[in-house]
Amino acid sequence: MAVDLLLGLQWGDEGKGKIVDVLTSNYDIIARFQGGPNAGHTLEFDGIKHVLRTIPSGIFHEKSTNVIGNGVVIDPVVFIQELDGLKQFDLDIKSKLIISRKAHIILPTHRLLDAASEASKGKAKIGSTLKGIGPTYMDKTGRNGIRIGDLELDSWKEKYRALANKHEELIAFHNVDIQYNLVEMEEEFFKAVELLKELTFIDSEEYLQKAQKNGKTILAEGAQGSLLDIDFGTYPFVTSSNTTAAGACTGLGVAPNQIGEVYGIFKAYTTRVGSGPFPTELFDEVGAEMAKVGHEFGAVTGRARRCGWLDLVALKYTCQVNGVTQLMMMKGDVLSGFDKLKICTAYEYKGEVIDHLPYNIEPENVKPIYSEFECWKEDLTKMREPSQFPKELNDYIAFLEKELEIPIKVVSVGPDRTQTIHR
Ligand code: 2SA
Ligand code: MG
Repeated sequence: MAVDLLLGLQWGDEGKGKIVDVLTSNYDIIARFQGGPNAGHTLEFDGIKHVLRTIPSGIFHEKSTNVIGNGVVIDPVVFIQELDGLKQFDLDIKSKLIISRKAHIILPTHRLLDAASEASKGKAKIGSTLKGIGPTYMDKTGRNGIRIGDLELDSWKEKYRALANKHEELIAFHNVDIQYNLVEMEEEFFKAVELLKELTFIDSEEYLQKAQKNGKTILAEGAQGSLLDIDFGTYPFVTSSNTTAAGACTGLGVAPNQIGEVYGIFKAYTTRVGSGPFPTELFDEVGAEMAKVGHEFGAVTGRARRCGWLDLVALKYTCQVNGVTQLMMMKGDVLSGFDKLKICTAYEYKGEVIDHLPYNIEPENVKPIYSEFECWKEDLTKMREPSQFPKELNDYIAFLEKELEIPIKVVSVGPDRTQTIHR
């Protein structure tokens, strides 16, 4: 059986948590392949709203096994808090959740380093979630990291001490005012590690290969968005992992020819949290309306998200990089009743009109060129069938399908599982 992928095509917060939750009933295994607690996947069902951070969104489905792959970075402290939050649901976590021995661990000093690095950048800061993601991946590629499998060895604490000492020197080197009590942080960390060790650690690549051979269906769940990819995103304002399709291969040990469907999720408009260029950003009351109606605040940090029109140039790019086979459009309901809608179909770049994403999309280089559309007036949130869609929504969808040459198979009209319309 092939491994299907579910990826965000913009700057994150496209609604992956919701869709993966809708799709999970079709899959035996849900696997996370990159990122860490910088993700916040919001699920809503039966009047309950729950945010997941590192744990895959299949955790609420009865039959699915949830895998945290080697490409993920895990903060034991956040992870245990996340498990505590799940206690109310009475899930059999031990049998439903398994963790790759090759996944790297976020140390307390990684979090501190993240803060020190951001503080030292001043205005040029990335707008990191400060969860220690960047420094942990730096230690991974620098070949200094501590992995989940190391926790099974007695010697890991020595390795920990050496690395934490080095981090403290680096924090001092940044020469910024960061207050911390490492003794307290470590106490919390070591306690969390002991609890984490009660869970099941495996060689997840082998597990997934066997599962595939045995006909199990697997869905790989991406976090963040393609425009935050370390290679293909708006560098340096990106996260530190490959959020695109290739990241699922390296983050799970799945071969490229084993990838099946690639589900690409996008919002009917665009949002971004943190710093970095955003060509279609709106600074007027239209943008403010999107933020208000769409409740555009980060699930992890609570930060207000920047809002703007749909950027088709960027969306085409991420569809190509990911090899998207099916699209899912989220939050069309938010736009109901807007005066007019706009889609950016090209950029004016150095005096020329271009329809691809250039190396540099800083506002001084790129001016969006828009096509205008009539907006639907109806409340979409009560709709359950495509036959109920207003003409203007159908026109918007048809335009995107024609431009992207990929079918939009799902239209979401609200946060609940039931507000998911298949076309
Ligand atoms: P980091 O924390 O060092 O990886 O941050 C680097 C940049 O990446 C942005 N970033 C995100 N932007 C949107 N959503 C993110 N995560 C959640 C998701 C969303 C949430 O998966 O949907 O919880 O609201 C996410 N994670 C990182 C960040 O803003 C920096 O610009
Ligand atoms: Mg989110």
